Amino acid sequence: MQMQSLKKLGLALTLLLLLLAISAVESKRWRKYHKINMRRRKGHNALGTLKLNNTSVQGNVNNLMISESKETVSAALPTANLSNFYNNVYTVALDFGSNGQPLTVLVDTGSANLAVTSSQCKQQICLQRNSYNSGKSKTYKQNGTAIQIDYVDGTLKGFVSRDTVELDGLKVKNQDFAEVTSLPNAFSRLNGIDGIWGLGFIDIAIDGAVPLFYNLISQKLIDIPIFSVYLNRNASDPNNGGQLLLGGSDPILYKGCLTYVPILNTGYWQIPVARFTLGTTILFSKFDAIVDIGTSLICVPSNAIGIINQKLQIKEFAAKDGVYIVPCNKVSSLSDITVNIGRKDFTLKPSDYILNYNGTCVSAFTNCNGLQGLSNLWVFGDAFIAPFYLEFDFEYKRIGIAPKL
Ligand SMILES: *[C@@H]1O[C@H](CO)[C@@H](O)[C@H](O)[C@H]1NC(C)=O
Ligand SMILES: *[C@@H]1O[C@H](CO)[C@@H](O)[C@H](O)[C@H]1NC(C)=O
Ligand SMILES: *[C@@H]1O[C@H](CO)[C@@H](O)[C@H](O)[C@H]1NC(C)=O
Ligand SMILES: *[C@@H]1O[C@H](CO)[C@@H](O)[C@H](O)[C@H]1NC(C)=O
Ligand SMILES: *[C@@H]1O[C@H](CO)[C@@H](O)[C@H](O)[C@H]1NC(C)=O
Ligand SMILES: CC(=O)N[C@H]1CO[C@H](CO)[C@@H](O)[C@@H]1O
Repeated sequence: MQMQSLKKLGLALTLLLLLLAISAVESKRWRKYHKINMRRRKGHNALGTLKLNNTSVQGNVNNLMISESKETVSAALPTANLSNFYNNVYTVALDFGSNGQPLTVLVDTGSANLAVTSSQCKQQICLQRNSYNSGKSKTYKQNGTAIQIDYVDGTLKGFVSRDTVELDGLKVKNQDFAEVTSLPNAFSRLNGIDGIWGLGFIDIAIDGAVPLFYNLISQKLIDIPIFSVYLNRNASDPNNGGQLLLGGSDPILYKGCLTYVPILNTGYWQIPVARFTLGTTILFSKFDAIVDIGTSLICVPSNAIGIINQKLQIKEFAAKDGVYIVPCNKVSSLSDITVNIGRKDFTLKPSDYILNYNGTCVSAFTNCNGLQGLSNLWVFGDAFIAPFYLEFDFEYKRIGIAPKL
């Protein structure tokens, strides 16, 4: 019995991912200046105030608001449906080249490069997934510069290529991306994932490659430099992983208003957190956190993990593969966690911060040892993000956050 549960756990835990470009500081030093005009469309305010009054429909304002936003937001803005791999990895489908080669990329806000497996990669790990073949595309342009992207989980190597990349009908021309000829081992457990789409700031883009999202803006395929994310947490429904909305946010998907918090410095989506409270006890105050969809769990500094575990009554020996196991029958007796961001409290319920991997319960809080140079930072991965709707705003350099509806 013991063996069986450990085996199950092993399967689940190998899927944990921490995709965070680790050479951010270094690359910043060498970054090339790149100016992109990111302007809001004329006469266009925040999406929440879209022409609410301009309708002949009679009825109460709330209903109006909902039908308006459904129509104007969901229908008008490009959306990518996310797929969900065991609540650990969220992906979208992109088409590469003139012949639309479909590739599934992992959505990662902790890095800023687009990278896909190359058909020139002969490693077994590459052959077992789809890859980009420049020879089959009429819009391919050679570049060939060697590129190496270091993530906490491993290093990816290849060379730069340029081609058309299409997302939900939006065709980005001349997109530079890494054609990967050597994949990190972390990918061996990610069958069906062909690459990574980094949605961080250009400051952390390796080789200064202009990120896909920046080209969506500069090629006027999206008006407003904002994307928003809604993550679904139903692991048995992998095709319904949530939504990535480009060019705005969708008020129908969150409660109340978004609370905005400024990005501390462009690179990662890094925000200040005022307080972290378990039940009524303030455990930590004033720390910085990177919001990273490419990370599965919540990384906390080494001094914090002991405190959290003690409060959650998790014993040291409950550690397995760097995560902590909690008896599932104790989960309902745990307290809510409240995180104060932008002067507002956001609540994580025990069912949010304790993950159930097919019958094994695991705390979302872990110490991610690989964060060289970032050891005081927290990383808010999917386990943190999932209860909320998040808007990532490049123009005003801020994140908007609200509870999901
Ligand atoms: C709608 O119009 C009324 C009357 O002109 C105004 O008082 C109200 O603030 C408007 N509401 C919005 C959301 O613009
Ligand atoms: C995304 O999902 C919605 C609802 O299931 C569907 O109507 C739409 O066609 C999907 N979009 C794409 C690009 O697959
Ligand atoms: C190759 O790609 C890199 C990254 O986008 C770019 O900085 C460089 O100018 C390109 N070189 C050529 C020769 O196109
Ligand atoms: C999760 O997805 C499965 C498969 O689509 C569905 O049967 C189930 O009702 C979903 N669970 C919840 C809580 O939505
Ligand atoms: C989950 O557990 C069930 C029953 O023990 C097993 O049949 C199934 O393969 C497991 N799934 C995963 C993804 O581990
Ligand atoms: C309140 C408001 O925005 N009203 C506008 C609705 O649209 C008409 C034209 O369709 C404008 O004239 C109104 O000013």
